[in-house]
Amino acid sequence: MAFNYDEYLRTNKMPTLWCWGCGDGVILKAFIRAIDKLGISKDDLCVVSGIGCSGRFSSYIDANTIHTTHGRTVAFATGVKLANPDKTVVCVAGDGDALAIGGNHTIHGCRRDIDITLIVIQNFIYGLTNSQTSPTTPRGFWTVSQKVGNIDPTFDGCKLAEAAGASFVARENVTSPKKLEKVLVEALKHKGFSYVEAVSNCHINLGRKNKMASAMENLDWIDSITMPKKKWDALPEEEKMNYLPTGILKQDKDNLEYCEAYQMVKDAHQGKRGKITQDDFKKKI
Ligand SMILES: Cc1ncc(C[n+]2csc(CCOP(=O)(O)OP(=O)(O)O)c2C)c(N)n1
Repeated sequence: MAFNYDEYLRTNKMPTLWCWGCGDGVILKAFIRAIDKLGISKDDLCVVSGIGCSGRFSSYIDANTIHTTHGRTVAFATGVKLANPDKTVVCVAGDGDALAIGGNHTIHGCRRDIDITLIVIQNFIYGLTNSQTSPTTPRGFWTVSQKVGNIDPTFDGCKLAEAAGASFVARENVTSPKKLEKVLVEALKHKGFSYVEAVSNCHINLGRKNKMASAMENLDWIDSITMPKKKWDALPEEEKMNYLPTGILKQDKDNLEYCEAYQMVKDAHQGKRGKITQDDFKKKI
């Protein structure tokens, strides 16, 4: 029998405001299948999204939702998670949201390694506001703010998340919805900050002016610049920079999750333990 998504959707908000052929719907469906697979109840799930096409996630999914300001998803989600450590907290943000205006929150969410899953919908552009350059827009691409071609170097959000301390980092494309679902299952199961880059198409606001005006052309381009990590690892060093690896890129299960660390603070204040010292942590500096 076909999967019934309606149970997890605010059907009165349908049809979505996303453009025809937009990958955001593929991500929403993969996410719904992942939470269904894990048996996470809607009452135990909080989805926080910012502003942008990606921000619509929190309008469409029928759970506890916060549609917050551009760039502030991780900050809001951190508060929600600390107050409700037993709940599943998920952020959904665009590449502009998570890596430009919200870049600092993303870095520090990763650093704290708080148990939140951040899904970055990476469509290489500011979609909702009609094509301004984002930190992931490839060099030489037309954008409305760089009409003769973008000169800014691009940003690899997954590398940033790894370096900043996220204990789970993965990337998957909307061209592989099953793989995306699997990666989301692993991210949601992981205890710690899970950074998932979902590479999506925006043929309307990225593709039209960059010779991929249809969804299929934009998706073919995504497939041409990505490859599974194993294959990517085998590439000569000088070629690696031209491709984005997909799959699970990092998973560290030996971390001290931030809500657990925060429990030590609560216990210390209540006299249930002494002061926190360096010996409470494996990693000292
Ligand atoms: C503080 C603030 N700055 C700027 C904006 C305008 N704004 C809304 S959405 C957006 C870009 C969204 O791009 P991205 O985060 O990549 O998400 P997408 O629309 O591509 O999903 C901008 C600049 C805003 N709403 N609030």
